[in-house]
Amino acid sequence: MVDGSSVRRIEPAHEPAAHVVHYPDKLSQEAFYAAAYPVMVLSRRLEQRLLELFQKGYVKGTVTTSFGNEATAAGMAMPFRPGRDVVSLLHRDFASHLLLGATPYELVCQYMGNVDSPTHGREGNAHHGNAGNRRLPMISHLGKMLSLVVGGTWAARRNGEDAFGLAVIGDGGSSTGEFHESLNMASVQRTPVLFLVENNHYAFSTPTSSQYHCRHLSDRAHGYGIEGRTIDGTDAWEVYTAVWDAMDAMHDDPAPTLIECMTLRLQGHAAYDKAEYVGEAKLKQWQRRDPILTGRRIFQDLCGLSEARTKQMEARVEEEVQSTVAKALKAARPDPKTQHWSVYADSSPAPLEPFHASRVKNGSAVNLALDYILSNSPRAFLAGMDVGTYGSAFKTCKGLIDRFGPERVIDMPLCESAILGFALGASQTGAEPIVEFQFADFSTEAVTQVGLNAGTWYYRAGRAAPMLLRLPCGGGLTMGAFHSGEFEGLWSRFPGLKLLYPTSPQETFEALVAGFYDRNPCLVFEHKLLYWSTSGEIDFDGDLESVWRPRRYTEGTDLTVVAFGAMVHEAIAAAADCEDSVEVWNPFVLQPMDLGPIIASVEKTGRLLVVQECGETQGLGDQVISQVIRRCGARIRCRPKLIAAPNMPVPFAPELESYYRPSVEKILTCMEQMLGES
Ligand SMILES: Cc1ncc(C[n+]2csc(CCOP(=O)(O)OP(=O)(O)O)c2C)c(N)n1
Ligand SMILES: [Mg+2]
Repeated sequence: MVDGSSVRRIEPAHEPAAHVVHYPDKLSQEAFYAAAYPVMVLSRRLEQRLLELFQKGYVKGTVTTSFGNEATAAGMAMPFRPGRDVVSLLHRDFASHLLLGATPYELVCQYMGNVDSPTHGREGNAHHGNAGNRRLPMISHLGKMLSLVVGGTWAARRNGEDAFGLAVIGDGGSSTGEFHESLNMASVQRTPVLFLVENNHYAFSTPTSSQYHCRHLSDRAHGYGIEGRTIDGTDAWEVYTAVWDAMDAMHDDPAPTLIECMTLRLQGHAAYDKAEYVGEAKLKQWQRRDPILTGRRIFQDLCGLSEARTKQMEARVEEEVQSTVAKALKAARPDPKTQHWSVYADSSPAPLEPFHASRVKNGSAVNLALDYILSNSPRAFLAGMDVGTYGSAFKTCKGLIDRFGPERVIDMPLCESAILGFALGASQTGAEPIVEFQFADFSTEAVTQVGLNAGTWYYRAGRAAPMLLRLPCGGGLTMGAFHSGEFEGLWSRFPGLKLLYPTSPQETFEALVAGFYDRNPCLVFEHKLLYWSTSGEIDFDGDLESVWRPRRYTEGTDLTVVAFGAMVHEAIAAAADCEDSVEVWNPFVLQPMDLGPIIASVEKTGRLLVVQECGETQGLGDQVISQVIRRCGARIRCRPKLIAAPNMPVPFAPELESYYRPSVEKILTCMEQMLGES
């Protein structure tokens, strides 16, 4: 194979002596071209074949090519070390993938969606990588991978590694909020990530004049207190040396750097786009600067190669392309029957130290659980807004920074999306993140990161993404629409997440500890009202597996009540006032929900009432009812009922809010109505 990696200096796995530069020595221009140029040619030819295969129907989805961007893709990747540095590449970085460890075969298989693709046909086109090797697989949502590189690099460094990060973005992607959030976060956290903008003058059909109004995108670096520069991205050597120098500087001062590469996109955005909006004259002008053509002359001159020797190299590339494609065409298609369909990574945590505390409030149970986790797990860290010295908005993190230090209890900038990306990235390089949203309401800022990126991570990357997310939620504190929501219904819509909703100190402790030691992204809803209004014992025996089950509070024979969050306490109070025999349940694990014991209860009582605090269509009450009805084996004695708030934002004034939230009286009246029916 024509492969630059044989020429590249890859550092040995052991730690180098202190005086040794911590990344590959700078190559001479000759050595660089000898290594990089054949890979640029390989990238071009493989992608040309992919386009042909797309037209013939063998390649699915679409193809976005790197044509014109090969010099940037090769130059930027060369100094980074597979398996050590944390890298996120884009849809025009085929050559970077090759240089950072992907084989031509797996890349072609990825586009064909066959069994030998790195994602086993689960994801297509450019959405691939090797998470175990720190080449993080991208999601489509541009900008969203940047914060993962920051978190991954930060966590590797915290672990004593000399890792660097490479976070690539286009001119279009540089307009996303996450671009700003990630640069700012990396700067504040002093994390050596190279943010590299591939400015190819267009985002799909949108020219840069409609994208930004500064002179250079690299000018933005000053706003983050970091260095930035703009270079010619069609000159592979210029890119390589700029990147190498940036790494050298980051080695001395671990802060991020911004490099804007002025590069080219020689075709339309993707296979279907003829790029008429660019205009023929400009396209022709660009074609004359095609880095494969200009690079060829430099390659020949520098390496002293005759035309015949150059053609030999190109013939070897061609041979590799043809044999790769021939083999990929023979690979089997994915078989739905043998697919591993689970979105969850296996979790069988070992038993933990038992824990006991008496007469604690729910808010203190949170604090005790976090203390327990941070004490037991040195890789755990807690991040969020004001979780440090202030001890978090509801004081649930009080004192933790004093016990564990600012490296493990981290006040973050105000940027939920990047914080969650940071946590997801950190989970890939050995850290164990706990993130507090200040209010559950602000979790909507991170819907893509949590729902689409973290939630699908195991499915796409085949690697666990363990993280514990805490969401102080719910109404009753007269805080209005933006500080009173629950959002368990929203989060239940995303596969791959686990959701827990505890309602007592015991349950809160169990939920946080079980959520942390599970190997999947786990969201724990902490009803704010219960922080102070509920107290009791914590008696944790160390067994995590038994935590994942619904909870029953009263036994009864006439009516099953299923309640969520604070409504559990209202339902228990109503049941106590009810003359008949009522069984109150909390599903506790909202996803994946095990309704078996609740269905058995309804089979016994024949009646089902569900109570939720949020609006009728916003929670999971309807889902519980439909599941129970679908699966219940016995006769239902009356129509199931759902008590919910009206479908509207949580109102502010106390009179309005207490009318909005279901009350004990309302629940009791409904119970009596149902019990009166036969
Ligand atoms: C957040 C988001 N919005 C929209 C899209 C759809 N989309 C895919 S590529 C693209 C253009 C990207 O342009 P740029 O960042 O300049 O990268 P280029 O394709 O030019 O390399 C768009 C709009 C997306 N992937 N992500
Ligand atoms: Mg672009």
